[in-house]
Amino acid sequence: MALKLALFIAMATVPAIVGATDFIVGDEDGWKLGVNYTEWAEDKDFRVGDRIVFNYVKGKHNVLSVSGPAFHSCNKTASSQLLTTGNDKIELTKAGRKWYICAIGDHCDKGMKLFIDVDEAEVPAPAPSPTGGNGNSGNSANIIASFTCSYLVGLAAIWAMVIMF
Ligand SMILES: [Cu+2]
Repeated sequence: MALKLALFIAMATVPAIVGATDFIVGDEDGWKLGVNYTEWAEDKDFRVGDRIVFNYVKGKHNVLSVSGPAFHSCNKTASSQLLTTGNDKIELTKAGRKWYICAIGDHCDKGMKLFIDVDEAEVPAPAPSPTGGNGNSGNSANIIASFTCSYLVGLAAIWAMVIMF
């Protein structure tokens, strides 16, 4: 019974450790002309298991996954499937560089292009040093704190399993 409980806790906790994120490309601007997606992507930490979501008016834009050279030259003859729903969710399944463009008209040349570099799935970071806080990063500190907390709970559950075996 206790073993079952420990297993259950461990299973329930693992997704909290991994913590996948949905990134809305362009945030409230979505996917459109006049947004600098290089800037948007700059401070984001894309990980395997996360998703990027392209929101746009269906028919006005689309999303094409392309190679690096095709990205730079805005070459639209990519072999990948064109996404056209207006709410395209792409799961990041592999680490590495990914390039997306809008294949309508000259939108890509005008800047509707997104480059991201996807890292391996999150490895829990060491707990922040209690003396290190400078007080100006409240939000991200909270995220780190809740992440560390769920990580510790998961660790405890796994530890409990180990003891019982
Ligand atoms: Cu477009």
